[in-house]
Amino acid sequence: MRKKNNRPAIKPAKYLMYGLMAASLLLSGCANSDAESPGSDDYVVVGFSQVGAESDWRAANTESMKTALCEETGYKLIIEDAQQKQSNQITAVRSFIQQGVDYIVIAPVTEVGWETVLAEAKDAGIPVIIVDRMVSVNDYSLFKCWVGSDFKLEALKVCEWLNSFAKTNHIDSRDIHIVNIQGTLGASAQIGRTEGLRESATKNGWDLLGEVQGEFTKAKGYEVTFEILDKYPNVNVIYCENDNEAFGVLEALEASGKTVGSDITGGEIMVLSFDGVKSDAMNLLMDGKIACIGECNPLHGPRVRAIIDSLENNQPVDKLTYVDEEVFSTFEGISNIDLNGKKYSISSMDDEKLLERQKLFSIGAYTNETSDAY
Ligand code: GZL
Repeated sequence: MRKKNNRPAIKPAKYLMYGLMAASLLLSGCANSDAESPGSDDYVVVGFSQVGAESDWRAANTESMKTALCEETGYKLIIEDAQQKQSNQITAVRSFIQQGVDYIVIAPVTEVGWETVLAEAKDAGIPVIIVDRMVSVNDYSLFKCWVGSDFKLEALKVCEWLNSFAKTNHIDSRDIHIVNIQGTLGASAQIGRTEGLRESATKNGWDLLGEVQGEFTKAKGYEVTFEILDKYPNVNVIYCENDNEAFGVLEALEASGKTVGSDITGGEIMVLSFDGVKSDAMNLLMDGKIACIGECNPLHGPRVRAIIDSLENNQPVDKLTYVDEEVFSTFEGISNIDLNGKKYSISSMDDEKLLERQKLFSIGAYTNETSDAY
């Protein structure tokens, strides 16, 4: 099924150019080509097992893969949506093996339980690329490489922003009463964001009241907020492990007559979040309804394509590639944070920046990689 080619590997620096090319392809209907598609012998065939469609992040991630891996770019992409069930992902991977695809890409819903099916893919001689969340395996030869986010770093950055906010506003750390609405239990994003908060709360002396299940969805975020207000009446910071949970939290707080804001010792409740994909989240950030967002970049399509291009040209690829991500807040007075001696700037947001960001998202090209990863 493989097309021998001498396509040059995509260098990160060229992403924007390819992104703009992707834009022109999109205009020509890249993702849904109606053109008579030649047999898959002419294409590199990729089987992609996607977690589901639980969040805006996930939708952007799927779109990015479709834009980067399409017939116009020399690929045939087969996407299987697992509806957040690992059993569906394992079935999909086995189906890809049966079909004899050239590559398998997995966005694993949770970290454990992958050894058997990864060994089957390895035995079939099909390289597996892991994207986004990680798999927990002892034998790293079971997958070719991984590209995704450092979720614990995302959390440490958001927590350091909160620590800077408290210091800047002379808020005693013991007056920070925080509840974590966790994402899908066992997902790397949940594990990292939970660990980062636990560590920061211990280090800064915050009162971490509890951790509740939010499943990365708006509906669950809405539902559990009422339980939080009932069980933890002194809560003044709600830490959401993704924006969709935060959307539900904000609606529930409004329905409960609570005020969202930064006066957390004066009765207001602060909301923190992760992703920063949907413009709704950035508009809430600009309105001060979400105080700080740890970016989680969903656009792995160009990165996966660069990896496969390299592999097709027998070039080496890094085993693990972390994508660079920003921290967003429109609160005045905190322009950067210091984490263990490394400085990270805090990015503000305005309508113009948001428009630019959404344009890049729409063509799947938004990457801020500086590393020459592949
Ligand atoms: C993060 C990704 C998470 C997002 C959520 O890489 O796995 O899953 O943060 C999504 O929005 O549901």
